Amino acid sequence: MGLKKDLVVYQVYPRSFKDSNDDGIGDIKGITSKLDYIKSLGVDIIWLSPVYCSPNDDNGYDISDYLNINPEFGNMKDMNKLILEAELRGLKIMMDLVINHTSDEHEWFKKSVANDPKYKDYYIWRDEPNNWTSFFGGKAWDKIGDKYYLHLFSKKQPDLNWHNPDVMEDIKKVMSFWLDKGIYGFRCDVINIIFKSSLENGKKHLVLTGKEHYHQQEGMHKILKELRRDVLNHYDTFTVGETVMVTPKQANDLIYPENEELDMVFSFSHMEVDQVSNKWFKTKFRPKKLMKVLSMWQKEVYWNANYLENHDQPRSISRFGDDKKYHNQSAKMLATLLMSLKGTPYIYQGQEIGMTNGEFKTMSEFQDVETHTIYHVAKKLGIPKKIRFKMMQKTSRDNARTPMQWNKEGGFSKVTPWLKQNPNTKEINVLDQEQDHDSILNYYRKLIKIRKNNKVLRYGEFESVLQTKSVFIFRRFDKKKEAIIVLNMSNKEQKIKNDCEGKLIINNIKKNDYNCVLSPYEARIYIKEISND
Ligand code: TEU
Ligand code: CA
Repeated sequence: MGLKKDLVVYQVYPRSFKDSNDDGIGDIKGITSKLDYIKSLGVDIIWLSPVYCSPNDDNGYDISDYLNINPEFGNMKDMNKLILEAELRGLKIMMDLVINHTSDEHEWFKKSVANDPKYKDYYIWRDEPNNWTSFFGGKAWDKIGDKYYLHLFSKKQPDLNWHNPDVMEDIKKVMSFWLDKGIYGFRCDVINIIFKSSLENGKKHLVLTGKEHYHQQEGMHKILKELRRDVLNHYDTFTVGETVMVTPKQANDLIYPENEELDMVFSFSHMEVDQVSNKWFKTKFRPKKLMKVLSMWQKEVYWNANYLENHDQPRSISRFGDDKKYHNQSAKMLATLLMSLKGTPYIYQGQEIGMTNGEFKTMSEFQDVETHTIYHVAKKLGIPKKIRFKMMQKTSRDNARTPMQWNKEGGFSKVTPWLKQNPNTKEINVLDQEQDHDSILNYYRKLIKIRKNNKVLRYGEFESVLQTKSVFIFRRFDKKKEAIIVLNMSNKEQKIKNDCEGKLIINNIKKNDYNCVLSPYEARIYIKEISND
């Protein structure tokens, strides 16, 4: 991967980033207008969540035309301009590649429904459904006419049939189309479930009955190798797979360079540390669990794609930090963690200013299809209304999708946005943080710079030094240097043995004496030369 290991990625969720024409929906011109801001963070790549044509059942993850831009977001001219303007600033654009399913409004699906000879097998049709259940809850099959089609997500997201070589050829064309335009790689949506080995009934699970028939199948490896060989290898590009339920071993199978499949993958183990059985049942967050899981992935996986947030997850500060009393400190502590792990860091829009979970007071304020579907399933299970609503407040994906907080008034749009703005934009916003030396925003900038200037933080080996209930110390090292990262992940003062010599290069709390007492959510990075005698 060479230089690609040096990259820092910034994820933009176009619908919520910046609205340029005041219709309440973020758009491509809005993103272009903020390129200087993105550049100022020090990042290298922008990962754009889908901007393709879509009826927006799942906000663009239901694509109705891969080769055109959603009119709500602009047009192809706007997109070309974005790619060019980014290029001029030394930024690259990476796109979301959603190829497990399309929208039911895609031409391919319409023709498939009409039994068109070329398209009838583009999707997965059966006379009788099996017992599989969908990621969004409920049955994974719906009926059109007298036939059922498979959809592992919403019923408006029919799964493509990857046994059909024509599907493969069409997707290759889509990929080349965008790579020819100069985009730099893809984030491959739920890539490790695209190949269905059989359509037998699955073992019964609370969620995802049927998964053993499509999760991480041999056929998926074959597809990835072919896409790499026939398309990706002909460009300067890179890929990150979104791989659900993946183990370290399975991750390595996908990313070892000699396998020629993907460059890195997003895993989910660390997103599961505050849940029981599935993401809708949250339990108290215990930092030690997070330390343990992260250390394991650091040790076992060849190269990680590190993230604490994205458009599917509640805000990290509301989960793993303290979004009220220690807002500033805990946001910076989490930033220190993310930026000093071994792997490629991904920052999600708003994370750099410590945006928190949204403030949703009724079900109608939620827009996300998953949130509403699951709420409905929970009702059927007999979970009382109050509890169901609380579950959604904590876990809804809309927590991450509230409009970007540019200034005290919001600054996202002049009209009411498509999803409720968090009222705490009065206190948490880009403009205020630009003007404050000690802001979370400026801390991110500093951290990114430090990472760029210290090879050991990019390439050094990882070793866990200490994991207590609240304190995480780890080191990164190469032959010449050693970085020691000290994190207090709790809201209480913690004592440590004073074994962190070296030069203190960044810390999130100003004090006179950096001794062995850590303030709540304190974070420090020390660097020292390793003597060779
Ligand atoms: O997400 C896949 C996924 O498994 C989850 O993160 C999902 O969002 C859900 O929370 C599972 O409970 C990807 C996209 O990131 C997501 O936005 C899409 O909705 C989904 O695929 C379908 O394309
Ligand atoms: Ca708009």
